[in-house]
Amino acid sequence: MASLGRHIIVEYYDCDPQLMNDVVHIEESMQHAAETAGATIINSTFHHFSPYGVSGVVVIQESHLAIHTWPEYGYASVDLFTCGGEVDPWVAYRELKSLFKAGHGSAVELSRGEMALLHEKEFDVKDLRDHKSHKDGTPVRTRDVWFTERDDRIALSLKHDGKLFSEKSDFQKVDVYDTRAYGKMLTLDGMVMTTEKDEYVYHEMITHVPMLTHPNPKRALIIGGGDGGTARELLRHENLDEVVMVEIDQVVIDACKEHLPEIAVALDHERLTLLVEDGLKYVAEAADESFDLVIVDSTDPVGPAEGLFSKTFYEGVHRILKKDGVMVTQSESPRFNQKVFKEIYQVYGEIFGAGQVHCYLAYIPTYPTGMWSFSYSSKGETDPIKHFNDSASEQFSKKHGLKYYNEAIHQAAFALPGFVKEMLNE
Ligand code: SPD
Repeated sequence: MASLGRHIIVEYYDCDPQLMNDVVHIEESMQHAAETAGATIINSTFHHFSPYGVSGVVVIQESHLAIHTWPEYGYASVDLFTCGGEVDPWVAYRELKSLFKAGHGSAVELSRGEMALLHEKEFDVKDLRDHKSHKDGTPVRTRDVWFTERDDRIALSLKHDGKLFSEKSDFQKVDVYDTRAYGKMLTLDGMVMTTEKDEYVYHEMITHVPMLTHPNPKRALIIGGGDGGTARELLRHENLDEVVMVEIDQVVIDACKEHLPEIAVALDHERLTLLVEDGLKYVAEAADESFDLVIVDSTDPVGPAEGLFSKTFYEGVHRILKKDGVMVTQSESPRFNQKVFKEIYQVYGEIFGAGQVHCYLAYIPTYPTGMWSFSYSSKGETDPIKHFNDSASEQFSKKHGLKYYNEAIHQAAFALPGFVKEMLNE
């Protein structure tokens, strides 16, 4: 060993300017580069400057990786410092070059701490070590940055203490974060799907509204819903003989069973038939008039869920519903996803008939804008207000100690603000 450490001073030019301003992408890239190079991450902290630019550092057991970006020049200045010989900083250099889509990069390597110039000193190790970290052993990986779900218009940030799970499945990036305000949180491709502290709003509203309206539901189908919250709520209804759930991604199921067990609690229930396959294909092949209720508990209309927002898919759902069957879908935020919102209600109207489709709302703080919508479409006569069983609803919500849904919310949820009505009537 000729020196203590290797320090590569890096310049990346002609990088993608958007990426150079994306603090989440930059942090994840730096962490990925560190891990790929064989380093052990201790901690990382990143800052997004106003109006633009990112600085951050990943502290690794073998030294650090640091970055400063100038998005307006598509430029990043990076330090890759490793010691110990096991970690190759050039691996990190190549990874980052590709992740930042850099046109070109240059780097110089310096040897840090030339052995020829170093002389060991006498000192008492015990006196210099912090007592607590010594006792605790391996350092815990903590992060003090924010998870941010963003598009080019708005962003929601949640502070977290690190990722408990992170895997790229065949379909999407599956992460579980330990957030400070909302407990454990599942994200798919960087979008919040569910959190321990507000999941009940979504899951109670997507299930109990149709279940306490339909006169006699026996067989229900969930498309998606891999976290298990929708299945858990449906299975509270003892009159349901069978719930079939079709989730495309086994990784989501496994991650939720391990890290979100209170949401995934019913995934092994005896009345649940859980199929890991493509919901589009399942609906296309299912028998006519075979379900009383179909719930589409999808992600947003990007990635693997895109097909679940297509007319062909909804026509299939209509076909497999019994004569008085009901379809309920999560229908995005009328405030945030206006285009998709209008389009899907247009399509539901064409398939089920305009008077058969109803929109209802719920307050979900961790989804973009907090205002979220659900659609209720009836193949037959069951109207969610006229045929809603007030006293059954009251009894049910009390018996199960529901935290959001109750008989008053059931009715109030269908009262729409003017701007939402306008969008639906356009
Ligand atoms: N933007 C978030 C939309 C998420 C809808 N699905 C959530 C799955 C919860 N079971």
